[in-house]
Amino acid sequence: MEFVQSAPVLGNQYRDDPVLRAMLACNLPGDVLASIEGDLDELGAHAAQAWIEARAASVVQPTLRQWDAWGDRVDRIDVTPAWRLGAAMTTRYGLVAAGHDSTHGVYARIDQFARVYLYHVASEFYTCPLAMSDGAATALMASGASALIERAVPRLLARDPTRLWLSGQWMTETAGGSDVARTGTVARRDGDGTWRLFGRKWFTSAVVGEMALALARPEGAGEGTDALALFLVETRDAHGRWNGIRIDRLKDKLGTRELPTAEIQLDGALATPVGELAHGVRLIAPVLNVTRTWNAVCALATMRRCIALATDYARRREAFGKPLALQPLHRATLAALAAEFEAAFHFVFFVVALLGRGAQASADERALLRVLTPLAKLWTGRLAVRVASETCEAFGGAGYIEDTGIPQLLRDAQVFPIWEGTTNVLALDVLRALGADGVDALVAAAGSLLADAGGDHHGIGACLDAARAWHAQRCTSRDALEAGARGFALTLARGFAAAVLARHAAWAVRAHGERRALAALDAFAAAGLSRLASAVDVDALLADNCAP
Ligand code: MFK
Repeated sequence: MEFVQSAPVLGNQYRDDPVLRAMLACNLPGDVLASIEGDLDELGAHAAQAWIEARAASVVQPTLRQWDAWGDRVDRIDVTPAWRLGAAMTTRYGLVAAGHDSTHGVYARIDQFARVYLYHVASEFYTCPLAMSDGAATALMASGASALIERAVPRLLARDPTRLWLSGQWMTETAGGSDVARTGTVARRDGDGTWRLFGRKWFTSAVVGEMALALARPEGAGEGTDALALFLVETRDAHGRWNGIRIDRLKDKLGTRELPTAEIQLDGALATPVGELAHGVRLIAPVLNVTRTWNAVCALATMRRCIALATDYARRREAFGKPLALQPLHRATLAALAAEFEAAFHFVFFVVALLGRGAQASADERALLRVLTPLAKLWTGRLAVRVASETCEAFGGAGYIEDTGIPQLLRDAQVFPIWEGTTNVLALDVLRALGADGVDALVAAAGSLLADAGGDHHGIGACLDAARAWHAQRCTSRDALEAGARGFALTLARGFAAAVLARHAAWAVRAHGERRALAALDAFAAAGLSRLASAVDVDALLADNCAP
């Protein structure tokens, strides 16, 4: 008989996920969990169904049609079926709204991001514009610009698909990707006081949205970041025509191909300033911090999908006389991935819980959130690539064949460390956010988690103490501090994550006699917490090709 290999099968992604379920049981009051569980179950079923449909889909990429048959410039983007479902899914499950809903108080963000986590892979990166919409609502509310808040926020948080707005975040330009200070978009004021934007935005996600927050330099303002102002641009006018916006082309990307990312020209787009006509980066910072949290949650979702598929396949695929699931080295490889994932998962949802404290957060909690957010983003972004790469390998040759759906996980994962700030940009942001005494505060916060866990048995405290000493030694040399910033940030992330996981594992044993999280902690710590780098002779290594 011909050989036919069984494809991996996904079950309900809520019911089958013990890590998510344990986190929710630990962190949410019973009545809150009971009230959202029906939705989570539906999202878990949707995830499984969407995986099957994506394998059979014929339309897998958006298309741009710039002209109609009669010569009119239309710039119309047609999207995939999953994207056409996006508004209905968003409003039905409150994927943005739930995070701002007061019904569940400080638990709103845990509720929201459990939904986002279950929806992400099925959404085909519709979560990208949702992240930016959430960020835009957050930034507008923080700005105090009451007319804009009144107009945009109810639409961004709508639970009715006919009212929903999506927002873009238009920062990136040809001259400045991470270096936003080089923004060349200019804001000009008309005689009647209205503002118009002129310039080229080079990577605009969510150009299909109804609005965007854009940075521009008011004409006559000086150079640098401080002179940039933040504007709200509605993408269409009252007649549905583009508001001074032309779409030059869609990007041809390694992954996230269902997401239409465009190069656009702003040619007199009407815009409204958000707050003062300066300090635009400061004003848009809430968007960055919210979207970086989404990035971390969606990286977790990708990792979970990888592990679910690889473990299911291990039970179906036989080699050397028995299923992969019974081969010791394959089992150990999957277990190591599961341990990294579980540590990252609890760390990210700790950040989510802190975000949910909102106005109730103390100054110390706000400062901790400011540091943990870039740590969560930078660590999970890199980890998702590693987990996706191991997953391709766990499938052998099938993991290298496009129509299995496995390579796409790796291509898509590669976006997480790049957009919303690369690993290095975020490692430097961690230094900025820590300031003078931030490391002490982070170490103290980890200490209280370990006290809740009943003590430190994995060298977690020693790892964080070493990071503190490393930072203190380099504080006087900016170059030395920056050169080691990535290893330092990863060490803080891994050390803090181990403390969060230790607290969760102690709860799981206490409440249910469940030891899986404890095993994850053992394996995670055994892989080494510290990533502190020793000084290397960079100049000698790069002298030939990359001399300063
Ligand atoms: C599925 C998941 C979905 C995720 C959504 C994906 C969307 C993808 C689309 C994109 O990729 S959009 C582009 C993303 N681009 C970036 O994330 C930019 C990366 N660059 C940085 O993060 C730079 O650090 C930054 C532009 C923010 C600042 O660089 P600068 O020009 O050196 O500014 P500066 O002087 O350091 O900071 C200006 C002010 O902002 C300072 O405050 P003050 O004015 O009060 O002194 C900073 O403290 C403040 N600031 C900067 N980052 C902050 C922040 N405040 C709070 N939180 C932050 N993260």
